[in-house]
Amino acid sequence: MIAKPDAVERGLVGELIGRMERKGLRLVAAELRTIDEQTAARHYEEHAGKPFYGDLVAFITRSPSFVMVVEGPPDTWRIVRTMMGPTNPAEAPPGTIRGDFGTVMTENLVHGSDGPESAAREIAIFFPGLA
Ligand code: 3AN
Repeated sequence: MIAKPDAVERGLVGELIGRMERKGLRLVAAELRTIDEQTAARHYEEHAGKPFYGDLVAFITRSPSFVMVVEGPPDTWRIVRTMMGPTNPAEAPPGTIRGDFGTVMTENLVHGSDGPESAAREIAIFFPGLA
């Protein structure tokens, strides 16, 4: 999971780690880092060419993100996605991260891998030593 710049700027990192830990997931790697444009382009390659792509890269690179790898039972990526809520915070139900802390799509606080392949791909981008 990535706590995006808005979440770090708002001081929500502890809250987000706490939610993962209270759920029963384990933090196995974490780093506060400013994601550069090249890394953002790799991370968001599926969105290249979409109308919101430029804003997305500008947003994710604007200040430090807190990048995490969390572990748990099989399909932990799905548990994390459920905890995040839908992409648009305006539609995310209370109890989810986006539902509790966000209002707009462009500042939606967190990123979570959307399947086992993307989890492996994204871990390799951000934590290449963690195989
Ligand atoms: P999620 O973050 O829920 O996996 P994706 O992967 O579809 O959602 O989108 C990645 C990011 O791109 C979102 N977190 C959001 O910030 C942005 N995004 C997605 N769709 C739109 C859209 N229609 N308009 C503006 N931004 C969008």
